[in-house]
Amino acid sequence: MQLDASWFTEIAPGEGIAMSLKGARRLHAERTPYQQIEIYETETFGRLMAIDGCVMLTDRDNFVYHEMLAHPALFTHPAPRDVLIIGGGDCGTLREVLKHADIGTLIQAEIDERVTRLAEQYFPELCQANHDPRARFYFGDGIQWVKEAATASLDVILIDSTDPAGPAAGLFAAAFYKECRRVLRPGGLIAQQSESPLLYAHIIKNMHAEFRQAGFAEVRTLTFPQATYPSGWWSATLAGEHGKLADFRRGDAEHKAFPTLYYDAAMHAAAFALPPFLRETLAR
Ligand code: AG3
Repeated sequence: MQLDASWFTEIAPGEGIAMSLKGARRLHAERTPYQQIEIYETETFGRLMAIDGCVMLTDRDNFVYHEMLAHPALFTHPAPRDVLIIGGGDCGTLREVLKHADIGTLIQAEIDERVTRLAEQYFPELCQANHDPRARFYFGDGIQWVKEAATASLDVILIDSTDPAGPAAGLFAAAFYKECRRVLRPGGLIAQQSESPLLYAHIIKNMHAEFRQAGFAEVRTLTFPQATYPSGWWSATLAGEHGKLADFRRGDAEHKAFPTLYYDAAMHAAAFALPPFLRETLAR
């Protein structure tokens, strides 16, 4: 079968693999000072947001990514109150965080306000929680925000960024992680989207090294399927104090008072099981 011009395709040129969605009708395109944002309607995956040609999310499968970035970290921290999201402009992660009743404040530092404005327009269900009084929006550089933040003022930092190139590159480096460690309270932790374990294990390995260099004693990666990202398999990496990441509030996760579609206590535990090739890559 040949793909005609109506398919949206994200190509990973170096890796020689592409992912396509059928019947993509472009609803919007704009170039912001930071990037090219496009919105499509697709035939079988609902709406699609792409940035610089890369899939950010679709209606149909974004729940996996957003739940697995937010809930493992929040059910690992013993009592998360104050949370920072860096990136996350589509507000899908923010919505998951605010499902936790004990969250006191959630600040989202997104560099490109247009991502959020377009999400409000084209992905209203992801933006349902944007008017929650606990949520604050800062549109600007997340790295700078962290530099200026008070020491020991946050419990959890979630990094929901684009790939480690362009504006996101600095979010994968020890210098930034050091600042994150400073603003975290004792027992605080980070969860960061960490790319495809199949295609980009070297990026994950490098993140582990950078986190350790920044003084995080424990770094653990979890994986999950993501149909519309390159290779269909994705990961998040957590960094924290030693002995704090192997366990989580299993009882609270089992009895959580809100619905999820992918995350639950069993998926939490299972997601940290790594295949030998990845374990070995990360151990080397
Ligand atoms: N997260 C985007 C993850 C990177 C996707 N990479 C790619 N398609 N090449 C931001 C959007 C989800 N909130």
